Amino acid sequence: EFLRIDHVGVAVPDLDDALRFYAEMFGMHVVHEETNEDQGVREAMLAVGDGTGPRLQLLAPARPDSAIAKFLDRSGPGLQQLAYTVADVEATAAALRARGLRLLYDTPRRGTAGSRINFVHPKDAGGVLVELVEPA
Ligand code: CMX
Repeated sequence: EFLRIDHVGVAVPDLDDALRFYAEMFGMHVVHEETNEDQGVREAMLAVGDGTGPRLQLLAPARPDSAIAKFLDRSGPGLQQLAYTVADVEATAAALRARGLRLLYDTPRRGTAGSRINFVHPKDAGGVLVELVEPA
């Protein structure tokens, strides 16, 4: 059901500082930027190399009560999530629930660029917050 790695998400305290760092140090550039009010994040997708592979997602808090703000408070900046592209987020979530994993949402929510998303709780996935992404 997992088609490919969609992106790897890194929590950062300040999006503009992080974008400057990734451009100057790694030559990586933004292909998409938005504020997702539902998730309380300011986020950017960066292409790697020729841009055909998985992306790097930078996630900064847009609100102090957001998941990213809480993550930064507890763990500091760093890897926050691993996201897989799926064809059907509801079907994949149902299959994973049937295997005993906890999904964070009963129904998919809005992710980057109008995608539909859900997450496997990190405690049920070996300490990794796994995101399921059905692209728009
Ligand atoms: N990766 C790995 N472990 C994590 C984690 C993460 N990102 N976030 C929390 N944890 C761990 C904590 O360290 C803690 O472990 P201990 O109990 O051993 O200390 C445990 O999970 C806490 O679990 P919890 O109390 O159930 O949950 P939290 O309040 O810490 O929230 C989570 C964690 C995953 C439920 C919350 O971050 C969430 O809802 N995430 C989904 C939404 C999200 O991440 N949005 C931002 C990205 C938006 C996007 O991708 O578009």
